[in-house]
Amino acid sequence: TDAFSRTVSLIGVPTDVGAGARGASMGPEALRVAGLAEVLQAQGLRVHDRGNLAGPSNPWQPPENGYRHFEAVKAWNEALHGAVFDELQQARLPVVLGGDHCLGLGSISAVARHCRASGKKLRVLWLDAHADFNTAELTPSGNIHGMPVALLCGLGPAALTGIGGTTPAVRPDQIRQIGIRSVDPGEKRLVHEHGLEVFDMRYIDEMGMRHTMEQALLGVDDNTHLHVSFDVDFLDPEVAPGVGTTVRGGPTDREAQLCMEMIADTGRLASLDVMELNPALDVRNRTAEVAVDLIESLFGKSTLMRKTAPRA
Ligand code: B3U
Ligand code: MN
Ligand code: MN
Repeated sequence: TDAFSRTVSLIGVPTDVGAGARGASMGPEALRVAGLAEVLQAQGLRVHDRGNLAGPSNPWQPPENGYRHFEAVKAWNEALHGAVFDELQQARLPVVLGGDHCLGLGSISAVARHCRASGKKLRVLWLDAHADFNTAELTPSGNIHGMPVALLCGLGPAALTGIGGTTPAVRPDQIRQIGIRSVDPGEKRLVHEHGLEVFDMRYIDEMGMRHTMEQALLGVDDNTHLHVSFDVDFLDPEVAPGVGTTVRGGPTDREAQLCMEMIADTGRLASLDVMELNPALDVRNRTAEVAVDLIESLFGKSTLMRKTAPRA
């Protein structure tokens, strides 16, 4: 039951309650319009589009006690947790169509719970310009899309950190962050304190994407559940303008393609988030199309037939 003989379930989560800009709520439809289901089918996968989850509308209020839209974020993540856990229990591969990245909490807490129940080893690849490791005390914005990794690691109130039933949902050593180039001062300290393994843009510039991915995938084996949390702002804004918080100096299209191909080569991809796509800021759905191209590579598209990678 590797990724390529399984059914993929698309789960749309049309909300931007965790973000500082409106529009990520339109992400799921933009990905569908860009042909996501068709591209996965072309890779030989069976695709079930589960439609969109429902939840509270965006109250568009200022932060309270360091969190913006706490209750709405909680409601969406609880709904997503349930949906992702269900799909995993049925041996399907959930693809979460965000939505802003606060949804990483509901998605990955479900993946972690599934791994505990099935005795799988969890590896999370967090592809992002940001570390998303803020807390209510440290956040410059109150936007919860800047906090999901910290919440998953147990930093925050039980109402959010306990969504999967176990706190913390994940340990820092199960996470690898790639593409990071914007971390707030207090957040930086916390990342070091908790020993997160971060392959930032300097690392990628110096060592190259191939070496970076070899390191990030080290230790992934037959018993590993590989989860990819793909924040589209991982990509350079020249490639992917349709996101709320662009940060220049990100991976090029070629680097991102190689990143996805090397993940595909492991054959262990078992769940995916596609987050922060903001069609209101996009140019003729270009960013959605770029994301779909990358997902095609992530699910094994290669120019020529190859059974094994040309790596050792
Ligand atoms: N670190 C900043 C900005 C940010 C984090 N994630 C996104 N933006 N998408 C914050 O507000 O926490
Ligand atoms: Mn993010
Ligand atoms: Mn980001």
